[in-house]
Amino acid sequence: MAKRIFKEQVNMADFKRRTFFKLGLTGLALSIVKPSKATELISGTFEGKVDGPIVISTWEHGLAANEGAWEVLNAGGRAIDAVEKGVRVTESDITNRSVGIGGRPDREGHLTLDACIMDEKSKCGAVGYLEGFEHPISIARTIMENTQHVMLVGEGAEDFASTYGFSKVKTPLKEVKDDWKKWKKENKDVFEKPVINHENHDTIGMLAMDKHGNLSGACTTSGWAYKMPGRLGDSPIIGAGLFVDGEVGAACATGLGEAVIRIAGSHTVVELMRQGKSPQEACKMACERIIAKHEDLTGLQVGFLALDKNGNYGGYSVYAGFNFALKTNEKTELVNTGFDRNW
Ligand code: SD4
Repeated sequence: MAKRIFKEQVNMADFKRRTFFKLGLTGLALSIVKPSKATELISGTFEGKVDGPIVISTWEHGLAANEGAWEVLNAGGRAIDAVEKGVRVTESDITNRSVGIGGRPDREGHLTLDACIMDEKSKCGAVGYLEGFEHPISIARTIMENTQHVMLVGEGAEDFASTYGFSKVKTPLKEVKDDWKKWKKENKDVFEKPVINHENHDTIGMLAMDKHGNLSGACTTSGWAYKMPGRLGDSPIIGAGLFVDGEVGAACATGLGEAVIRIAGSHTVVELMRQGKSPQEACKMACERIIAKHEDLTGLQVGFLALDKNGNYGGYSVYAGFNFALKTNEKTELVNTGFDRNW
C-alpha cells in the first residue's frame, strides 16, 4: 500500500451532515424494529437508581438489545449471559451499519469487527480485527473462558473461532459493499484527511446487573467506517471501551475511540465511582478530561454510560445527541444524556 499521511481530523460540517444522515437511518431502523415506540420512550432524566435487575445500553438500538438481555435477567440468570445475549441481537441486525454483520468495512473493503466482554470477577475476553464471523462477542467470551489470554486479533482470532465451531459468514453485505465501492471511487484522492464516522457509526455498549447484584458488560462494533486497515478503536480494549469492577461498578463508551483510549475512558469512569462519584458525575468528569486533553474538539463526540454496584446509573457525552436504552422491572425507556456542548 502506498505510503500515505493520515491527519485524523474532523470537520464540523461533515459531522452535522453525518448526524443528519444517521438520524435518518436510525429512524428507519427503528421504524422496522420498534414501530413508532422510540419517541414515546424518550425521557429527559439521565440518571437514576433501581433495585433489582437492570440493563442499560448505548443508543436506540439498545432498546432491542435490552429485550434480549432481559430474557436472561428476568429469568434470574447471570449478568454475563444477559449482556452476551443482548448485544448478539444488534450483531445480527443486518440494518445496523455500525455493529456486526451489517457493518461498514475499512477503506480496503474488509469488514473487521471488535468486541469485548467482562464479568463481576474481572474475567474478560476481547477480539479485534475479526473478519467473517457474526458474533464477535461470543468469540470474546470463548477466549475469556477457554484460554489464558484476554485478547486475540486478526487471523489468530479467526482460527480460534473456527476451532471453537463458530461458522464463517460472508461480509460485507452486498449493499454495504456497493456503498463502499462508491465511497472509494469518490474518495480515492482524499486519503490525507479522512473524516471521522463517515456514516452511521454507533457501537453498542451494554451494562447489566442481575438479581444477585453481579455486574457485567459487553461492547461490540464494526468501528469507524472506512477506517485504515488494521485500526482498532476503544471497543475491544478492556479499560477503554468497557470496564467492570464487581465491587464498584461498570462503564462503557461510544464515539471516537482514539479519544477514549487516550484517557482509558471506561476505567477512568469506574475509578471515579470508586472515589465516590455518582455514575453520572463520573461520566461527566471523564468527558471533561477528554475535552481538556484535546485542542481541537470539532465534532469529537464521545459518550459514556455507567452503572454502579447499588443500581445507580447515568450517562454523559461531549456533544448533544447521545442517548441510552434502559430496562428494569418498572421501566423501558430511551434516555437522553446530559452533555457538555451543542453541535
Ligand atoms: C470506535 N468507539 O471504533 C468505536 C465506534 C463508536 O459510536 O463507538 N461509535 O472508535
